[in-house]
Amino acid sequence: MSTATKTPARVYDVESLRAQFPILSRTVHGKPLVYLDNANTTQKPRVVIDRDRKYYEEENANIHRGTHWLSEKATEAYEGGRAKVARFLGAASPKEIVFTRGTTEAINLVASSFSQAFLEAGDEILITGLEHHSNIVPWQLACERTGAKLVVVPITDDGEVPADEFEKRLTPRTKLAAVSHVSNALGTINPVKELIAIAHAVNVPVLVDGAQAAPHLPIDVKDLGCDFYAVSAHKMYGPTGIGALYGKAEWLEKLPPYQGGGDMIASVTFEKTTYNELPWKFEAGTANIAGGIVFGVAVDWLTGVGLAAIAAHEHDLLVHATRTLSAIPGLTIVGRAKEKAAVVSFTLDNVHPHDIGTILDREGIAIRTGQHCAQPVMDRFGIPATARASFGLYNTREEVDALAAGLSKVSEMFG
Ligand code: 7TS
Repeated sequence: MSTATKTPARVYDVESLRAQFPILSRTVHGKPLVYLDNANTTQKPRVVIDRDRKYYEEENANIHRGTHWLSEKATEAYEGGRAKVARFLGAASPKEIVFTRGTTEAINLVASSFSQAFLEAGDEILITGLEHHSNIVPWQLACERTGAKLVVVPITDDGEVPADEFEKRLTPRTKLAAVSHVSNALGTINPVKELIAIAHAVNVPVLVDGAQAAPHLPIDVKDLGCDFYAVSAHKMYGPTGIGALYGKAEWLEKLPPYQGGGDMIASVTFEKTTYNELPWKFEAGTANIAGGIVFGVAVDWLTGVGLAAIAAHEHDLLVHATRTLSAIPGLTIVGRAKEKAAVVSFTLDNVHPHDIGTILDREGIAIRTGQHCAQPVMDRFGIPATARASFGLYNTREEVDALAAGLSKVSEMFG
């Protein structure tokens, strides 16, 4: 390959990215913080923190309902946040973006409204064995209400969802399929574009749980072809308490409202209420105004870093972590899908994951241990829990090495 290129690839400068996150320079138990719990929630860059403060210091007012200057400013900023999220996800229009509290509420919204309008006894909802509880329980509730049935695509020993197993379980009674883009428990990247095409071939709409994909991979909902896509801002370097549901306009038009209250109505009389246009039809009550604004800042910041560059950096961490951790005696990595995001779930012989987490914490290393809100995944592998390191755009190979050193210490302690 020629060394002289006209447009040199941008260098991924992890140190300058780290410098933008104030919390990363703190210590925990006297040790530098090594934050490897990014699938749980990510840390926040200075621009995100500052924008939140600016809103409350300079712009705070309720939106969509004031005639005064501040209210107009706040409305403009909030709707601007929606436009940014729409652009980030590749939606056709901001009206296809409903702000929610997060992925969980986005899925509950669809499960509730969809089941009310389209689900009957005997119908089926198809999910996979890899799902987070947030993409299981709302569908179970919908099934309980309607008499529909939950059908589950089994996963392989490597933690993959085979497309042919998915296809086999689509029946004339299947009304919707709900699949995760990336598994939080194992890191598997599902072939969602292929699964969506298979479902669409038999006219089944697809909801994608994108909580673990949006911070790590470039997302284009139009290219994927999904009908719904759910994300959480706090996993995307943005604030807690805000997320988004992307829904194709034709679907959002067809679904009844989720909650009733102010802002979601066009007109109210005791005889009859008519509803607001998209997306406000689904946003009852005073919104998380600061959240919507700051979510927009977070996605613009992510775009600036570059999702393809982030994916490449995190893949390097995944490869390094997989190699380094595999060399520790007694350590077993759970989930060995060919396509994986930077999540390493593992067990260590004779050590409960909780003890691993506690000992690593004393070293300043934050990981998550337990079922990761994905109990059926643990059951599938016949284990009660795993320890999980999940990487973000600011993690380094040195931090992977610190994790490995910490685990070797755990190994020695438990003999
Ligand atoms: N879906 C997936 C795939 C997730 O990983 C999570 C959260 C959710 C849905 C729910 O997101 P929320 O923002 O609405 O709570 N996952 C995790 C995790 O892996 N560790 O803690 C929370």
